[in-house]
Amino acid sequence: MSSAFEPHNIIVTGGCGFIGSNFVRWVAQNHPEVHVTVLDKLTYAGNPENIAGLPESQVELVVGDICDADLLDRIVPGHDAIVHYAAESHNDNSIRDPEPFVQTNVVGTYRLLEAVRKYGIRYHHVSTDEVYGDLALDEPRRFRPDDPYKPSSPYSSTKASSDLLVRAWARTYGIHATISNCSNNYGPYQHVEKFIPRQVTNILCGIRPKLYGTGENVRDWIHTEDHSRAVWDILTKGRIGETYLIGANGEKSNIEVLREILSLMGQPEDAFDWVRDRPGHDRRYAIDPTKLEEELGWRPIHTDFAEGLQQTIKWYEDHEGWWRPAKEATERKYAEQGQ
Ligand code: NAD
Ligand code: TDX
Repeated sequence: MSSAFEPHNIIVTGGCGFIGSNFVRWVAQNHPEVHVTVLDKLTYAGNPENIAGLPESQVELVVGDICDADLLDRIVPGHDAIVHYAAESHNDNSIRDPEPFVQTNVVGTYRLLEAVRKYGIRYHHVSTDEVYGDLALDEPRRFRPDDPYKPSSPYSSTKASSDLLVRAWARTYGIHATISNCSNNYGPYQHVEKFIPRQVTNILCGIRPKLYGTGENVRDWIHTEDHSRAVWDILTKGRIGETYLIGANGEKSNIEVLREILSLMGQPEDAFDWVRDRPGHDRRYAIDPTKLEEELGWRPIHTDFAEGLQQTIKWYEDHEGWWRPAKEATERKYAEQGQ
């Protein structure tokens, strides 16, 4: 079934986090006719500053938990879609303490699906390529939408669980849902616990960057703005019940990315520390975005990784007041686990 959907009043869960806030700012700029209600619990990863300055008539923040069914009953009616970004999102945290991952990623998604079923609105589910497990470094294959699910970490297994709930609710109850699985995002407003912001802010603080294991693990990088454009295309033009993979042909090993950061920031290429590997560390992710490109005509705009990285570094240089409050506690946690 094909849908040409024109949203007017959407809920964006997790809209104060990294990718959610980039999406909210993108919608505010490109679709001023659409009202956005951000539903965010403001965990350690959520920051209202990420959506500060947007017109109050267009973007409203409701602070609350997606697991709260009563709250959903109060705010969902009157909206025509939910775009679901809220999650516990960091693999290393999930290894230390999986419980909030099960609660937010699995139970939270279940609550949203029940609200969608009750109020009959459109639902888009934002997920990750990590649900497909990992690939060998030398394998020509890339992930495709119908690949089997093989998640490795507590984080990715809770995301996989949430995707399966969406598929079941679409098939059994006929909710109008789509799913997207995206590769690793980079860009402004990403928490300093994640790879690129951690290394950039380490260098800005005079701390040596930290590389896990052998540094050979490959991630498929996409600029967060390209992710936002893809989610909008799927929400408005995607086929109901379908899964779309979002990726920008951005495969790079971690050591390559780190050397690029060191070089752009004027550091010697060996000015980093090797640290303990992540348990269960996925070797390689790689997305085949053909379905998204051929069906919906989406193409990435940020195709020059070095340029995107340079702009991201500049953003962290210019926004020390944004990241500084989280830096010390984040590094303390990493130090405790030898990373
Ligand atoms: P993030 O950790 O930066 O932000 C998560 C946001 O969700 C925060 O604002 C947090 O306060 C909010 N939140 C957490 N629990 C909540 C709850 N119970 N109720 C309401 N709000 C809650 O995450 P991110 O990196 O922006 O990721 C956003 C989404 O995109 C996630 O679903 C993630 O799985 C997915 N994703 C991320 C990447 C990536 O590279 N970061 C790639 C693919 C998919
Ligand atoms: O200090 C570090 N050193 C290091 O070598 C950190 C923080 C990470 N790494 C490695 C681990 C990964 O191979 O860098 C790679 C990227 O790490 P993360 O930024 O933690 O991302 P990843 O685990 O790949 O997951 C990300 O992409 C998929 C997001 O955090 C997820 O939310 C998303 O689903």
